[in-house]
Amino acid sequence: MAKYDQYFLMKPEDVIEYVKDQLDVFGPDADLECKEIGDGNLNYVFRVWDRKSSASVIVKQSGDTARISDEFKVSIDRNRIEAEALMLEDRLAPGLVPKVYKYDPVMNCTVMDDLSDHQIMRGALIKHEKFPLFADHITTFMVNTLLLTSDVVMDHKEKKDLARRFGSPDLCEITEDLVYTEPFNDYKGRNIVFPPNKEWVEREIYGDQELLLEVSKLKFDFMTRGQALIHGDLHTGSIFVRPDSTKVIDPEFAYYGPMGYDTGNVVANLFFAWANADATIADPAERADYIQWLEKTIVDVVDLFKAKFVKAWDEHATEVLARTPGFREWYLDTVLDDTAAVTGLELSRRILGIAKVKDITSIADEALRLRAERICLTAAKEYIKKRTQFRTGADFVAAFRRAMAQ
Ligand code: SR1
Ligand code: MG
Repeated sequence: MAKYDQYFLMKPEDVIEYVKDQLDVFGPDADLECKEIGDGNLNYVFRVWDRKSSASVIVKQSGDTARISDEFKVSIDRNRIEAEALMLEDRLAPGLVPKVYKYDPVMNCTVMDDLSDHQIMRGALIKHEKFPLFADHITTFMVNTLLLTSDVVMDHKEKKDLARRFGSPDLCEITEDLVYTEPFNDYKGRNIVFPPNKEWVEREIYGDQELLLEVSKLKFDFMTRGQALIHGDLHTGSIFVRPDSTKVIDPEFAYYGPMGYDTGNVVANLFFAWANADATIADPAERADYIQWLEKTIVDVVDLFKAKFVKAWDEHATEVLARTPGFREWYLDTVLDDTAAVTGLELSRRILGIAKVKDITSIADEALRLRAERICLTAAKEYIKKRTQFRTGADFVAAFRRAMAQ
């Protein structure tokens, strides 16, 4: 039996051999080097490059245990979901995801474009860099991948066939637990609360029964409403950026769920960048300038999404009842409700739960981190409880500003 006919977790030296053996990307004289560069919670990411030329690729392999904690056993089939989602997204939203060169169902690895000329957006935002085209790019990505995989546009039988190919039960369970349950009901005892915020969190979050009821409704909605093929983890750590380019990566959580799960994740993570900038940019003029850019980006993400959604609906809707007067507006309102709700859920879970974000944890000053966390959590409660009141980008920004003023 050949070495790569049976699954095992590769080391960098195996990946070099694998790439030489299985791929046509590098010439016979290539002098390959490989480094594991993954810093995510789940997978192993290898960068392979030829010292003699500029050629390079990424090999991403899934293991059966999460890197963040061995408490999470995770099906290695998620690598298939990621590869298939990337290939579909490339057709629906060309240029906005890395190209896949090979998916290997035995080794559970995918070979794709190396995006080393981009940077992970979360890190870039923490360095207070601006990306003027981001809102335009990400709204195209979301409208195209969401609306065009929904029953509004797809033949309903084909949509059901497609839905069957996605949704890892293990990864859905992670989202159900880490996003929808544990931040509000620490039933597995896994939350990690910043100690100076403990009493406040016990009172304002764990003690809020109205919040828990709304979250319970949202959890069942996530589990049962297969609206579109969502990316499922569209935070700023899943996005590579350059000033002129945006590439969405990591769709291993892809699943037929509510569209607002993706839009809400993007909005929430821009608010994390805002909370970070508020806490870490010392110069008031510089701080105001950066926050103004973030604010405009959040407004544009919501408002451009709405405008492109309406245009794409009119161009592509095939479902006969989608043309019923008032239906499109009703449908878009449900997406905005979910966007607000998920903005609140993501803001909460990244502060209270096990999977934190650097935007907040890197705030060194204790008082400033405490303030940043409370701003995010106060706004989160409003996004969740009053989710039907957010209809424009300005509505989202105003709630965050209210939380800052408290
Ligand atoms: C156990 S995995 C924790 C988180 O990392 C992933 O990127 C998802 O956001 C998940 O919730
Ligand atoms: Mg990920």
